Amino acid sequence: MRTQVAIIGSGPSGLLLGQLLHRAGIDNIILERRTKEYVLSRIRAGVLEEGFVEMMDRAGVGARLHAEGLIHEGFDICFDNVRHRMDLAGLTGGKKVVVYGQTEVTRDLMAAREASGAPTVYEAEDVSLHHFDGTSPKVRYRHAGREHEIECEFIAGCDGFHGVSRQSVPEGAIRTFERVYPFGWLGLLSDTPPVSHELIYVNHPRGFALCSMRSKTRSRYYVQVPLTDDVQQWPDERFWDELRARLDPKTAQQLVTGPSIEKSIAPLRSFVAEPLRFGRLFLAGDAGHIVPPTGAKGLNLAGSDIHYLSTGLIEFYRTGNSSELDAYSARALRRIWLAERFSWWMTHLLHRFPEQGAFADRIQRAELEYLVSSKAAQTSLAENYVGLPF
Ligand code: FAS
Ligand code: PHB
Repeated sequence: MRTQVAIIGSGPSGLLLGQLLHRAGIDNIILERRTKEYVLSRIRAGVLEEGFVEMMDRAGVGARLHAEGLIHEGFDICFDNVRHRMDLAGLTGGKKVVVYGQTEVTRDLMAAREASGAPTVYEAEDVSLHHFDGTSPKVRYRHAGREHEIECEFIAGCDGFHGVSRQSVPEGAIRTFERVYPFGWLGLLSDTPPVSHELIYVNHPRGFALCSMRSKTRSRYYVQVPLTDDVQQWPDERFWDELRARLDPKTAQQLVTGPSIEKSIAPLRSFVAEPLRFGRLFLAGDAGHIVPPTGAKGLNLAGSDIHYLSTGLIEFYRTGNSSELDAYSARALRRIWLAERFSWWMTHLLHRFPEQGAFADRIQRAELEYLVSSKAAQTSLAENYVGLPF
């Protein structure tokens, strides 16, 4: 089989790229290791920057997002049992974020791809990438027991942190930067009304907590847990008790609890691979970088990567000019590192680091007190949280 662009991975990055390329008349195929149902079962991000929303509109899949997404103009930071509102819209000249789950983003993109008739191969096994250092790369995979080979002109590695694409790059050609955090996030999804109409990020001596949501009737909560914890150790009641213990008393009293419909522990890491291009292979989304979810940047960074990559590929196929494509890696990495910085900063602001020591405790408190007393500090937080320009 021949195509112009082979996309590895049917997460938000791969699906968004596939949709933008298809709308520009560029042939592409998506190869996904898992089933469609499995991809949709993963509960991940919840907050979209305006830039990501514009990408969904550009891809022609923004209708449900605009109809069902919740527009948020601020969020609270709580410490010492006091909630302090960060006025995102007021501090950024009116910018906002939209609460709309990654699952729904993926569902909308999958539906559009099916309607377009562009090919996706689910349960593609043993995907391997070849000759991307030349001008005729190939991708091989097995499906339903049969071996397949795709001849293409470009490969987009959109297969996440554990994917095959980054692993296919010769060791000497890539440099990685990583920080693994000594804790994880235990997340719970429940069909209960959110405890507040906006998000609440909590710094508490017992650990970080986050009150988020997916709709006015579906809540998403997180508590920081040691990396050694297993989700089996956290029956629902223990989760609700721990969350209440970290909230201020008034909010704890307002918390509506119910049975979990999903519960999982996610590790936290900061990770960047440089560069993001290797001949005809491009890395985008989690295949190229990971941020701790504290700053709600992971999914949004995938959006800006795909903005830069799709623009470069469309320009190349329309005019033969490769300058946008040649600029992809440097342009994407600049925005990635700014988001890595913000996510690292917000993670240090809000989490309890084991053995962080008394000095670090005092610095964290000073950081919090400076933030809630300085409009300049809040403006810096706000412009990063709503998303820096593409
Ligand atoms: P994805 O990982 O979503 O998709 C990659 C796809 O490639 C997957 O479907 C995978 O099955 C497939 N794949 C992998 N290897 C393959 C192979 N060899 N062959 C074919 N296909 C292959 N971000 C936030 O902003 N907020 C959050 O709260 C948040 N929580 C998260 C929780 C978890 C547990 C994780 C892992 C991530 C979280 N993220 C969060 C980040 C997340 O939303 C990512 O940024 C987002 O999924 C990035 O999308 P993709 O780049 O498409 O990668
Ligand atoms: C979520 O709703 O899953 C969510 C929201 C904000 C974050 C991280 C996760 O910073």
